[in-house]
Amino acid sequence: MKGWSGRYLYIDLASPDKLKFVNIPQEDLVKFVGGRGLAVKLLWDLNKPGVDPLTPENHLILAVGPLTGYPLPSSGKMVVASKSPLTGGYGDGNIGTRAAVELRRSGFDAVVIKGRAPKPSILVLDRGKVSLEDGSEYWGLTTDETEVRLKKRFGEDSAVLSIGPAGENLVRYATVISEFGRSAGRPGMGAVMGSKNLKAIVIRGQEEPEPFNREELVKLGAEAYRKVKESPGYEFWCRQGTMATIEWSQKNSCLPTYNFSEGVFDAWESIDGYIMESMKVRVKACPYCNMPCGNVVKYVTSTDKGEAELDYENVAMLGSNIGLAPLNKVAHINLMADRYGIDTISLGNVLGYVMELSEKGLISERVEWGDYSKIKELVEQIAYRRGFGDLLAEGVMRIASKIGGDAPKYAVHVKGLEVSAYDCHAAPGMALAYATSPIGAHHKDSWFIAREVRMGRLDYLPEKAEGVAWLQNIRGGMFESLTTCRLPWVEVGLDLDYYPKLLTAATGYTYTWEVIHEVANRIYTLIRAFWVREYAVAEVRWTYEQDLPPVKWFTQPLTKGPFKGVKLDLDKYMVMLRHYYKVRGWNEDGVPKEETLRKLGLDFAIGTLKQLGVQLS
Ligand code: PTT
Ligand code: SF4
Repeated sequence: MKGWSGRYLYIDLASPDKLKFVNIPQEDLVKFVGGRGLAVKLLWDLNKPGVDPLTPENHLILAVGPLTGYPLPSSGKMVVASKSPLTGGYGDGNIGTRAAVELRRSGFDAVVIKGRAPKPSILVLDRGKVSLEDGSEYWGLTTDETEVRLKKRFGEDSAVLSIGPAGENLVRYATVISEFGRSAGRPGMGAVMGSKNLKAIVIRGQEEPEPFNREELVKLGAEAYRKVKESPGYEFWCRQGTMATIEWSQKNSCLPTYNFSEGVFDAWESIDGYIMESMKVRVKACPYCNMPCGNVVKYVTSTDKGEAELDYENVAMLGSNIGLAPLNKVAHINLMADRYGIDTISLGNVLGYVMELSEKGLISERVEWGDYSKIKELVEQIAYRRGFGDLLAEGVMRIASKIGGDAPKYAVHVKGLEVSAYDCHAAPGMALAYATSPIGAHHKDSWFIAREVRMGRLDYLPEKAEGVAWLQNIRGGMFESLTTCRLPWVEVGLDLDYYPKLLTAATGYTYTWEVIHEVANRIYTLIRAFWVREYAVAEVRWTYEQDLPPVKWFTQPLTKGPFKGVKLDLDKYMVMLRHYYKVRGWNEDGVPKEETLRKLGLDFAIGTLKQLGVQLS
């Protein structure tokens, strides 16, 4: 077998001496490719249906793909996946870090972690040797302190993934952090690690698996690197990276503002890409990337100073969405989130939500829009689950149900995952993309708004549903399984046709576009089957209602900007949603049909779902 290692490491933290090296059937590798595809297959097979995500029985999976770590753009990415403690469904995140490359060089396509260590621990994969080390001295440290100390102990050439206090304290939207500003697993992958008493994973590999056709792979990779550099958008991308999206979102009235009440923010120019450029001190890149976008700024406020790596999502959610400006204050909150290991997107939602509840008198706690010192206090309370922070650490969905009354009307989430940074009052296609994303409301699978701006914002066309599914297949199906960064294609227009060719050169299997779409359809359908299974065990019937965007976008129109007065229309949205189900081969409730499961080679899911009483027609 070429291009893959062909096995995964299985470790139960309660008995680490019994670790296993498990061969992966070649058929599974070809059918699921790697990364997210491999992760969902392993989760389906290994997780007992209905397992509580924060118990030892849940599995945490790190997975790379057949392009990870080869010399081609931008191949230093990996997937971290598990059953999510925030949503109760499938959860994952994609992180750019040397840990991806080192894992690939360790001789595994995935690492599967079960159980709970009796005391805080560090999992070490060091050039073929696997061990579980005492991590007590690191428990309580922030992610940056942990990484610095672990590198001192295990060598500067080792790569580190760690959790901060938020993961330790089981904040439901805690993430896994690497390299002081790379974050993975919005739906609480850090909390899953914390529940296992696993403070960090240290990886140092030796040799990558041999590709099927190295000469072709290197040739295509070199050509693609050159095309990236020659792109007309290259220079500006290297200046602003994702931060240019602040201006774009403001102009297109989708910049999340005041808990997704508006799409424009009066102070947007004080948090935009040009301000970021004036504060920038250096740029960081993921491994094997020649279009670096990790913009690190130096900031000073009247009380704080430091350096933080900024991205659009972070700045929109911790800026306009909570009424905070200028950028130096936003940068400090971003840094706090990275150090504690909290997802910035969910954090910005939670803070915006309690600000709106406070404004409407629905909670007794006073939290004003943009109140910098109160925000800092709350972020710390969340990370340590102190006082009011204990409720906020549960995420928007649970806060809403705890408070009750009118509170759920203002809760912005899908399936429990808070919405990322695009307001959808005037973007029905993007709303559909959030509502059908396989992890809850995240833009990574289908950034449909960029197309919607070109094709018309206010239509509810069936073509939009088809476009959402197509984009999901490319972004969430192909890129998440390869695993490489999608931004060379999205941002500087690298020809998509490189990817099937690279995949074929790496593995020796002919991956045509038809095959790639079939793989992606298989992955989306198995992820959906996983959600349906978990809901069925909890005796909750899966219906189309799980695929509705936040109610706020249907009920409270925008009050400013070019789309003033606009809100979503439920009847028209339902027409798009039904068309989306048809495209995917799912029934009117959004459940995969038996014939679809068979067609995609997912027959193994049919019996389980039927036994649970799920209708597959
Ligand atoms: C991703 C999500 C994003 S998406 C951002 S900014 W973005 C937020 N970043 C956070 C952060 O930082 N710190 C923190 N404490 N929480 C954060 N939460 C948010 O997490 C990221 C880049 C970006 S920057 C994007 S769009 C692209 N995402 C890719 C993807 O998903 N897949 C893929 N194949 N390629 C991608 N390339 C780009 O990578 P999650 P990263 Mg992240 C500080 O992990 O869980 O998927 O959530 O991965 O290494 O930080 O790179 O405007
Ligand atoms: Fe990482 Fe940015 Fe390069 Fe993608 S474009 S690999 S996120 S540095």
